[in-house]
Amino acid sequence: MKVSIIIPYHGEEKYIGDCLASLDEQEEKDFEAIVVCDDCTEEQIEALRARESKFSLTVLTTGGKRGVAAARNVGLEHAAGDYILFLDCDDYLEPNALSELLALAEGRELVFSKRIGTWYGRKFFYDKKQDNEADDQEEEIEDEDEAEEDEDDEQAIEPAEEETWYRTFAHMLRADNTIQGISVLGILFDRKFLEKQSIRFEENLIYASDVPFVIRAFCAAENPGELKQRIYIHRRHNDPINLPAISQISDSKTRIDEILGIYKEIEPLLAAKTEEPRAKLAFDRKFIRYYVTRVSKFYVEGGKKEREAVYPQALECLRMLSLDAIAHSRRYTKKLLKYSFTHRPEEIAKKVRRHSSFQTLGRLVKSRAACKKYMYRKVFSRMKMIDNMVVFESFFGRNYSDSPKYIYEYLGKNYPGKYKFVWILNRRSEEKMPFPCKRAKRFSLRYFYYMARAKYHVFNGRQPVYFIKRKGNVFLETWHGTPLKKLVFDMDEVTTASPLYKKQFYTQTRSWDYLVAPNQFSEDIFRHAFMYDGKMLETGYPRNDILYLKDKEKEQLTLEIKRELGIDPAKKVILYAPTWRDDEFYDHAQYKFTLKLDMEKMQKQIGDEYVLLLRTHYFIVDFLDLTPYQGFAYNVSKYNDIARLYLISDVLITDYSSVFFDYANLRRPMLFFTYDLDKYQSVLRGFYMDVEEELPGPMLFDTDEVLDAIESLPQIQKQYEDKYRIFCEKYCGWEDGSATKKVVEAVFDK
Ligand code: C2G
Repeated sequence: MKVSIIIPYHGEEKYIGDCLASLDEQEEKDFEAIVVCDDCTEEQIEALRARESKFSLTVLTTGGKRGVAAARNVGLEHAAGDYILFLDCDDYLEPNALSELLALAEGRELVFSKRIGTWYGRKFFYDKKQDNEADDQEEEIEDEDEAEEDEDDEQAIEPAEEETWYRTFAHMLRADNTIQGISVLGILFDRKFLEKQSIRFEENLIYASDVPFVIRAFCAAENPGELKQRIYIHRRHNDPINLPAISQISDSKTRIDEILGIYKEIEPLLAAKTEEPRAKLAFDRKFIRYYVTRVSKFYVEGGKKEREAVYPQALECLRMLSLDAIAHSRRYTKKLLKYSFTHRPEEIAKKVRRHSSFQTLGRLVKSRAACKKYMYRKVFSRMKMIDNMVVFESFFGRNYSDSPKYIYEYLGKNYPGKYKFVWILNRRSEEKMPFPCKRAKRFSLRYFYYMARAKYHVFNGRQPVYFIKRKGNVFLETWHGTPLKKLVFDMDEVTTASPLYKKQFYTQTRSWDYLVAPNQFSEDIFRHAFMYDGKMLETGYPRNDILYLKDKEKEQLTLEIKRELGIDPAKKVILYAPTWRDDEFYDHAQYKFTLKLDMEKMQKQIGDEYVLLLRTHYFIVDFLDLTPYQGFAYNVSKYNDIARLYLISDVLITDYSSVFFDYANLRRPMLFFTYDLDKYQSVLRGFYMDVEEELPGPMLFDTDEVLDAIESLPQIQKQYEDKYRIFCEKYCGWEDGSATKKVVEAVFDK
């Protein structure tokens, strides 16, 4: 047996499938996998034993809850392979991982390879790779201070040109920014070598048992090798709230104690490596960074007792540092170290605080954004709250629309003079606001001022992560649609531009006081998808009240809106309102869109009878030029309020957008242009409903199908009559035109 792969398993069912599947696909077949269960349920253990694998799979247990170090040791005891590879159950390997590592293994005690960091599971990882977009970053820099310090490290841990012991060691140290990021993952070890050197994991270590293991192995190895290719895929968890990786748990006293203890244990090994003095220097540099970014910060943030408890050990470590390593440090680091030799933790904390105030000041001078945030936090948020001020925001300030618009108009009409209104609007909208209100651009100084001072916040999306909820604030979250696509905590993969989405979302929802639910279906989903346990307003959507106007009013308004848009009142209107695609973006909240409808063909075939309104999602930044189809196609993507477009449309074409739940209130025909259904459903999001079963209109896949459907709308309506009725009962049952009134009465002072 060439290799034993040891996989500790703590019941992370969501991930282990990918891990084992990557072993099924190894080019090298001569290996065994040993999964060591630690604190798993019987069912989880059984499920593993029952797995049909293309390799020898042994399932063991630690016999309790003993941690990852113990689990790996159990694996080591049972391993029969010539070599050992540790694999975490949330990670996976490239198919050539074992063969590439083995090709270099002869005559070496270990072969190191750098890891690939990703937020994704295998399917999405490889899909992206195919599109040349794999996020194959190395382990990420976690905070700004570390990034700055890292520049130091880069110079201090300078790997040599030729392949030497030190070069491999330096590459290993540099593979991760943090000291606790030193990892066994991605290293192939000679099993007999580990045994001879009695290298095992120290089971008393919770967070960083890899560190002494790897350093011991390196120190004992004479001829370590390095594989240039990266074959180990290290998955970061996109849900640090429910399923944090060890590296995502923030530093505590225990972790700091552990790292200090490890430094004391390891330093003598490196100091004894007199033939390679750069090794200690490099490791010391890593420790210094840990001291500056973590230990000294802990002095600031930790309690007095904890500080005092950490201090003696930290001082001992500092005394073991090489003077050369200190001399290589940046000015502030050097000063802080010097100061730490002779001062108590409170004094060190004071120095750190002073330094960070200077840094803040520096940032304020350099950046207007930082300056505004500072004013928000330190000045505006300390001013008196204005009890009758209401801030409204729709789609991140993109337009005057959606439920906030109707709540504002209702308040203005029914409580004249009682409230002061502020609208967050990025564009200088031509729209005349019906009631006096201040306007502020998102992230302008005025914005921060109003955000801090207003008592009420009415938003249909998320507020910035750094929003400060003040005592007495009322946050009304209206949200913006019945969910079809899986949301936040129900999404396995976060394929949007920001993989930190779940964590941020969690923080944001903690400040919501009220959440509007359009129907029971949404209410149930919001509870788990947002992890929201605040007050739910079971009212329907204020934005849909307009769809319940009396027929006469509707007719009048329709004529008015058509006139506003320059649409021939005799023409029937098709509204095409697709959603966005998570994986097609330029940057954060800057998405692309490709029009798949053949406009020319459509214009030729139905242009006499219809006009088509193209309405892209508010995330889409591509503005599609429809001038060649003048008189037939109109780009209404910048139009403020889609509800007004629903009103004038005779038929809706959409895809996976929640617009159809709203449009259904009009009981008019709907077509679903789902040209990328498979990808959207299975790779990008997944749906909450069985679309084949429930959609109240046909799914269509090309322009011809869409045109055929438009030409046979009466038949389609007949065909979908029952489905449409059932659909409306389920999703539109709470709507009757009075949602705004109900919401306002529940939230605002009478
Ligand atoms: N919208 C629009 N034009 C489009 C698509 C959407 O004006 N072409 C508006 C509609 O008001 C719609 C809302 O944006 O209800 C949300 O759009 P979705 O396409 O459903 O996508 P998303 O913003 O991801 O929201 O629970 C709902 C989900 O969060 C979906």
